[in-house]
Amino acid sequence: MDDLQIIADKIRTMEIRGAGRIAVAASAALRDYAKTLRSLNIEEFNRNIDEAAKTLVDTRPTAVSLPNAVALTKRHSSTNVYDAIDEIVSNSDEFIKNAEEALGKIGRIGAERIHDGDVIMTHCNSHAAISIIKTAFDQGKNISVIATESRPRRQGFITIRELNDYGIPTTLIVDSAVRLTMKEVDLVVVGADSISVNGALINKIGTSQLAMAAQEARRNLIVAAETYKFSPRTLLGEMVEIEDRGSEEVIDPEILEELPNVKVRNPAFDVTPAEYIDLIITEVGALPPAMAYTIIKDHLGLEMLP
Ligand code: RUB
Repeated sequence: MDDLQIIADKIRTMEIRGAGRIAVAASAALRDYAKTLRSLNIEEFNRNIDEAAKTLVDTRPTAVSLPNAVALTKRHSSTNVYDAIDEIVSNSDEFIKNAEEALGKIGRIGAERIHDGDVIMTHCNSHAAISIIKTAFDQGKNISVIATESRPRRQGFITIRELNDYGIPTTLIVDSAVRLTMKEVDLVVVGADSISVNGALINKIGTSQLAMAAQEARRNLIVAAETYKFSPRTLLGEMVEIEDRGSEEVIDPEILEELPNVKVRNPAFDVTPAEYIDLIITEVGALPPAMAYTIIKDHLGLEMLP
C-alpha cells in the first residue's frame, strides 16, 4: 500500500493535478497495487482493493474522473486472485490508453471550432483544452491565447509555460481582468472536472465568471472533456461536491493570525450552468450539454451507479 499511498498523497497535495492526470495516476496506482496481492484469497483481495480504491477516491472530492477511473479499473468478475489481477491490469491499461487517445481526438474535433486569427481565452490548466489549442496551431492557424492566472494555485503559470514552449503567442491576465479582456476574445476554451447529467460544468473556481462574461459579450464557450469526466451519480440527484481547500493557499498564515475577525474561504471549483455552454468536445464528438445523459448511459454505463 506504500506506493499507492504516495500517489494518493501526491493527488491530495496537487503534485499530481488536473482531472485527467489524476484519473490516469489513480488507475495505474490501483493496478500496481493489485499486482502485490497475489498471496491473498479472493475475499481478502477484494477487501484490500476496496480499501485502496477508497484511499484514492478520498483524496479530492470534485473531479469525477477519479472515482470513474477507480471504478472502471477495479471491476472484475473473477473468483480467483490471479484472474482478478489480470482483469484489473487489463482494465487499467485500457483506461490509460483510451485516456491518452481521447486527448488527441478532442484536440482534432475541438480544433474545427477555431479559425485563423482567433484569440482564445482559457482558464487554469487543462490538458484537454490545451490539446485543442495546440492542434489548431499545428494546423497552421494563426492563433493567440489569453490565459488567466487562476488564483490561488496559479495553474495559469503552467499553461503559459506550456504554450510559450510550443511557440503560441500568449497573454497572461489576472482573474479579475476576464470581463474587461473578453471583448478581444473570439472563443473561450476550458476543461472539466465534472459534468453533471443536466449538462452543468464543474471546473476551476472562476470558470463560471468566464462563462458569464463570454455570454454577455456574445462569445462562445466550449468545454473540452473526456467522457469519463461525466458524473453518473448526478443521475441519482446527487450534487457534485465542491472542494474547499486550506486558507494557507490564499493568505500567509502569519498574517491571518493577526486578523482574528477574518476568515478565509477557498473553494477550488465552481459550477457553470448548461445554458452558458455552447458545446462539449468529447472524444466521441462535439455535443450540446443536453446530451450529458446519453454520454453517461452509453459511455460509462448505468452499472457505475452504486
Ligand atoms: C484543474 C482544473 C482543470 C480540469 C481539467 O484543477 O480545473 O480545468 O481538471 O483538466 P486542479 P484536464 O488544478 O485543482 O486539479 O483537462 O487536464 O483533465
